[in-house]
Amino acid sequence: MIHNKLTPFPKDFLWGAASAAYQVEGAWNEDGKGVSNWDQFVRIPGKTFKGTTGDVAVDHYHRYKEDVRLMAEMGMRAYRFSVAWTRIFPNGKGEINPKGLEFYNNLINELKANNVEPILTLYHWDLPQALQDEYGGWESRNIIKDFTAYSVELFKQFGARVKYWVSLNEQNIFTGLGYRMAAHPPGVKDDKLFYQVNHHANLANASVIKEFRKYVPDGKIGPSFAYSPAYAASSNPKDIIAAENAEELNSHWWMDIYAWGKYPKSAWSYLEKNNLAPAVEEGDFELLKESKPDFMGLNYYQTTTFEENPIEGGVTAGEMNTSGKKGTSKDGGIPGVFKTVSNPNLERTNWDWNIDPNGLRIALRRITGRYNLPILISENGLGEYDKLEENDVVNDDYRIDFVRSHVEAMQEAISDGVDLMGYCVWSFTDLLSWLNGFQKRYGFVYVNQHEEGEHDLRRIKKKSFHWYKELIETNGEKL
Ligand code: BGP
Repeated sequence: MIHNKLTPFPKDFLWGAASAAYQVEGAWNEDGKGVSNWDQFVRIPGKTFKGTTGDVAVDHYHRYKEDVRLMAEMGMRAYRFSVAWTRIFPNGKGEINPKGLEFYNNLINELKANNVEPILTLYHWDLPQALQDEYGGWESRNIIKDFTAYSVELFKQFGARVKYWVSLNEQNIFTGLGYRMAAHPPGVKDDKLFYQVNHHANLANASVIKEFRKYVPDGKIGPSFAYSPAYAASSNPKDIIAAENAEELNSHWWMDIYAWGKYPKSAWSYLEKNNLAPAVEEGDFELLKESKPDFMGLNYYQTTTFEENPIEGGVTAGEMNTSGKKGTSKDGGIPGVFKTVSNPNLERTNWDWNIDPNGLRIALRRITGRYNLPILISENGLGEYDKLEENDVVNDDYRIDFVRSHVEAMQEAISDGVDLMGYCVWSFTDLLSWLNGFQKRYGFVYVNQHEEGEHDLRRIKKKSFHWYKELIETNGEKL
């Protein structure tokens, strides 16, 4: 529907921005931190853009005070960050590292002192390598107990001050890139294992939410899901079925479990027929059903368009554009299920990501319609080349346009009846993109860091910084 009058943003709306430990902190081997799967993976030649690592990243570990000062200057109401498991338990379990706790203690205190609400992500992909070596990490049910013990420690330490928690960040992405495309650690291509790993992650997620209720009864917790709403390429019913297949296998597969503790029917039956369904043990579904999240975390970047894909001679895995050269990504699919095609109605970024603010409204409405849960937009943003001009100026008008159009879509969705808690733009400062180095920038704050050479890492407010500040001041009125 087209609204004549839009509903205003709620007064306590969490206007924020997000980051992840590996992408900002650096200090990869300082103060007793253990080695993570990413610390190891980035050292394999050819895995990341120009061999970039998070060894230094944007040095947030040493510069967090300056970063929080900038957040305060912007008037930001919430900051979503993740804890590096290996700072707390260098080996994933056992001995606690007090220095690791101290860092997050300081960060949280600094945020609170500056009226920035902390939103703490328990897991943003940096698994302790010791657990990968010992039992294959997510490949074993042992992960459930270790992830729970680590999370409970954080609930105990920070639960009195931190009220918003994200359990797993983008389970669909870290398992998909880790176990189907071999683009993330552990660099495996094994569809059956992919579904098994996901079942373990689902159980770990549920176990942690169950414990959370005991330790932080007045807090809110939910997973962050990378939802790319599926569009059909045409009104041909075969394309519609392809898009429905994509919703079931790419999205409901995770969100149904989070919200209801059960796998979607048609996806499950497809996996069973193809010998891909995970092994389930007694009691699993009881645990999954009793651990409802308080909200669905939504990481929204783009929509994807689908078409029928024949079984014989159908398209298989595509290719990602990690170079920033427009037009270098390749569509992919699963024969007999779906294939992706480009959407002629949408502009794309230099990394071939569709720009689709209406897709955000669609995502918010679909989640609300199906699950009736509050939603926290835990990520949304634009990765682009930024140009540092004379006198330290960055005119990122394209980022302002991107965020503005997505905020408009959010307000339409709120007017549609969506219960939206907040909006965390990816990202606050520029940071390391897992596979794309430093040239694909997302921040409101430019950081002088690059793939090659030594740089001073100074922070520079972009034009979008000032724009977002005003947006927050007017609670979303001044677009
Ligand atoms: C999400 C991740 C973030 C971030 C973002 C941008 O999937 O949760 O960690 O990296 O995507 O992606 P990229 O850096 O590949 O552009």
